[in-house]
Amino acid sequence: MRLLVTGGLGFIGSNFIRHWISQHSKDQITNLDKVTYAANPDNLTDLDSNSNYRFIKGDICDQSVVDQLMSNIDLVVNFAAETHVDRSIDDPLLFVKTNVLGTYTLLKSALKHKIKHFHHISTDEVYGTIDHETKDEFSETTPFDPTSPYAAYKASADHFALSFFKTYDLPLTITNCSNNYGPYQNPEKFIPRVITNLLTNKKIPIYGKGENLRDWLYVDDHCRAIETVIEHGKVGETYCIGGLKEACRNIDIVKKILKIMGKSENLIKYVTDRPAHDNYRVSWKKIKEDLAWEPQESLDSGLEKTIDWYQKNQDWWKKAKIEAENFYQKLDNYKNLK
Ligand code: NAD
Ligand code: TDX
Repeated sequence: MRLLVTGGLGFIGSNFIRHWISQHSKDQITNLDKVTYAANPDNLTDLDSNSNYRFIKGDICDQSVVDQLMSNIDLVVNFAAETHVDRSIDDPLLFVKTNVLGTYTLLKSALKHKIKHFHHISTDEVYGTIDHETKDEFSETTPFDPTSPYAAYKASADHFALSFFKTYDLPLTITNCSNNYGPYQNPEKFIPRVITNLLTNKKIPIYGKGENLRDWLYVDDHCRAIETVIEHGKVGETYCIGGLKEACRNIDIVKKILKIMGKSENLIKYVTDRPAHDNYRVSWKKIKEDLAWEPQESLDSGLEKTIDWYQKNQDWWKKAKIEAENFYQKLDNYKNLK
């Protein structure tokens, strides 16, 4: 099989490509990535000598590049996106282009080239926020009610994708996953930010009271879930993916990390909350019951592996860490002006 994977130099995309090649060594993968600040070209250097893997630097919004690569492809897996909620609050327009127009460009080209399967990667954030006090969960039937600009553009892309199935019969599946963590995640995101702050003797900024809920999934489990949906999912269907039986408060994640790293809770610093800060809890009953997928990694073991990886791979994150903290500094200055 010949795959076009977009955004494969980012966090989940690079883990997915490595996973897919390990399970389907004869398949050919083309990785189309624009190499934004979020990408790290070192993520897949271990595949440099693999003749079944090739990297193309390019933009999913560029119709001619996309059309050129789409010929002779069987399966498209679309990871490419602007992914950071705080950046979407700072600069929403950037997100419209990649997350909406880029997805549309891929869908249009996939249709033109009669692609056998298009798998679109999305997020549980499209569903908005659950009530903190109740036991409500997002599921495939929850109406979209996005809160941040990031989530709004992901929701828009999901609608476009489904419309291409409904209107033009493009064979398509979608997965809406909860928060991922694990190796190769940009240190702008919460868990790697906490770990790398502790490794560089900085305090841990917690938004608001640290009570917001997230459902965390180890990235390898997400990659297996995507593979399962691609291989056994029903065309036209959406599958929610999550990792925990009980959603977890941010403060509880921080305390777990502090404990594993042997650091003091005095390092916690409560900072101004994110606007429209939401809560997620996702049901992964459908993918479990219909496709027999469930997470293999526990939160404790996944966090231990992740901390170990960031401890051992400081050269990988040092540059991205400076970039991320510069962004947060700019965001703080902006907040102080308001
Ligand atoms: P990431 O930010 O680590 O990587 C995104 C990648 O996309 C980067 O390599 C970047 O260079 C590339 N990219 C951005 N714009 C592009 C463009 N116009 N053309 C080509 N490439 C472009 O993201 P991630 O965390 O790996 O997320 C991947 C996908 O999974 C996204 O669609 C995201 O919405 C979704 N998702 C992420 C999570 C999570 O917790 N990280 C959870 C659920 C869903
Ligand atoms: O410094 C921080 N302090 C803090 O308290 C940061 C960076 C985050 N937080 C909080 C905000 C969230 O409640 O931690 C939680 C997780 O934050 P992020 O890592 O920014 O992730 P989130 O906003 O939940 O979005 C993520 O999950 C869904 C990904 O970035 C999205 O791409 C994905 O779709």
